Amino acid sequence: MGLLLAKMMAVFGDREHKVVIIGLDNAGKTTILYQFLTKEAVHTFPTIGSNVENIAVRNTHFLVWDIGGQDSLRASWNSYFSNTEIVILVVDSTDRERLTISKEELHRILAHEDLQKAGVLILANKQDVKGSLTVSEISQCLTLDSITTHSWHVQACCALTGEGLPASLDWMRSQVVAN
Ligand code: G3D
Repeated sequence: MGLLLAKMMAVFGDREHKVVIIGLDNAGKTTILYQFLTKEAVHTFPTIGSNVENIAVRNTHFLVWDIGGQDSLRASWNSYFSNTEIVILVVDSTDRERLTISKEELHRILAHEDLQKAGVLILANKQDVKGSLTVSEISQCLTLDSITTHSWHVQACCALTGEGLPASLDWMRSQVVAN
């Protein structure tokens, strides 16, 4: 029976895994969500509240929430965290001035009790823009090496072309399959 169940899960996929995308406004969260879904860049509008989509990677299903990142909405991020398996922090690699705010938000959410077992994916977006910060500069600014409590991964990407996003989905899949 156990073997049959395992075979059925391999064919049909298992339950949905909850993913939450956070990051400051204009970082590219909504563009990434729809690039995950359609493999195309879509025209976006500021997210008031949230967008949610089901994204399948082979037979693994993610329910992905994109939450508004404006200052006034960040306090509500916490209310989305229960049962979250992966948090994606999107960083605008051209926005040097607000990187310290992203760092503070990252380390704040890492302390949240609902996220103690969550994997953390940091997407260094807008790599197509000349002069954008590199992954290594962003890693340093966010002090990623100090994170020992969570499994994390940083990935350079461009949401307009989709570059870097398949590798991100592969990492997400490996995380939930491992757990
Ligand atoms: P948000 O959901 O984090 O607020 P959006 O961000 O997805 O709405 O994107 C904000 C703006 O950044 C959009 O431009 C979008 O096209 C642009 N953008 C997103 N990702 C990239 C990227 O990788 N490279 C570049 N160059 N731009 C990107 P507009 O002009 O519509 O405001």
